[in-house]
Amino acid sequence: MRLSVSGRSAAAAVVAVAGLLTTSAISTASAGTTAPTRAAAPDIPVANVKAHLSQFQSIASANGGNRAHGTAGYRASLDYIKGKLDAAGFTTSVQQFTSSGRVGYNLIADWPGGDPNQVIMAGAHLDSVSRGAGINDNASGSAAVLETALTVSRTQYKPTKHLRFAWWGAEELGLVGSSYHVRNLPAAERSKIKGYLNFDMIGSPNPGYFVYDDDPTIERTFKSYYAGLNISTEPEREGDGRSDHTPFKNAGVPVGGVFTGASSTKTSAQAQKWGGTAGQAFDRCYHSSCDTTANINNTALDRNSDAIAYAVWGLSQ
Ligand code: DTR
Ligand code: CA
Ligand code: ZN
Ligand code: ZN
Repeated sequence: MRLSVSGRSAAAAVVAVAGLLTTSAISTASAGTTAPTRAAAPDIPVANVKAHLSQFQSIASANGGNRAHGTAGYRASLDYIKGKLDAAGFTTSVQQFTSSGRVGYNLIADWPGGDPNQVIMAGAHLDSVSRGAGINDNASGSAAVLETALTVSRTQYKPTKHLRFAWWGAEELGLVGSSYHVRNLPAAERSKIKGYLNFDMIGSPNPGYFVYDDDPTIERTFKSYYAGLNISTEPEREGDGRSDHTPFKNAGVPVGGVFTGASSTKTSAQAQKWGGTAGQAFDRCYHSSCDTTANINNTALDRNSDAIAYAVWGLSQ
């Protein structure tokens, strides 16, 4: 869903005020100072995100039906993203690691410019389970992060902070790629990361709207975005320790993100406020072969793609 112009600028104003009032490591404006006018986040075209999902579906179909760690489908997924980002002016690097006897890869993409001592990262795991294409889990997060990065390039966004985007390998084997990345970051580099935003399952077919409750400033940013849409959210707790924000959090990096639900069942109270079907899983194709492009709620994907842009713009100025 697009924010109406007034909704989006009102939401941007909320972020500006939040930026003034918060005193966390992320915010540079101190109370009482006049923060410069912040650029409002652009709308992320959900049609573009869906086009990336179709590509990932085609890749899985052409490679044995999945995009799992160590397979041609995974490497083709990474090459697809890397090609788009190289063409868009990002500085990309492929980080190789081995897990369960197979070679895995992380893709890191830096947007040139910004303060190198203040890095805002957004990431998603790119691998699927071997049982299926992994479109909601987690081509949804991968595609939305990709389209946000491409929008940074398309708009030639020049943030104060440095932007870095990441797609992780072997998350399904136990957060292997993201853990390898954090473990191999020198402490000085790790301390430059002022926020890591994680997006893992953001288009569930029977969606809920959950916000990670780890770092208060990042949590407040996502909640103000949803407040602008008049959508109430719930804290995301079920995923604690279960996705790629965990190695960053354990290393002391402020983390956050949004999530639309996995195999848990939507309650009637949740269906009342969010719509959808009570008594049914948020994603009944979780880790199943039916996790295809048909397993996506477009409204949730659109809202959360725009939430990513809202947070990236809001936290990087
Ligand atoms: N997407 C899941 C990991 C995950 C993230 N949040 C939750 C909440 C409940 C269950 C699982 C998860 C995966 O990659 O398997
Ligand atoms: Ca949108
Ligand atoms: Zn999974
Ligand atoms: Zn996942």
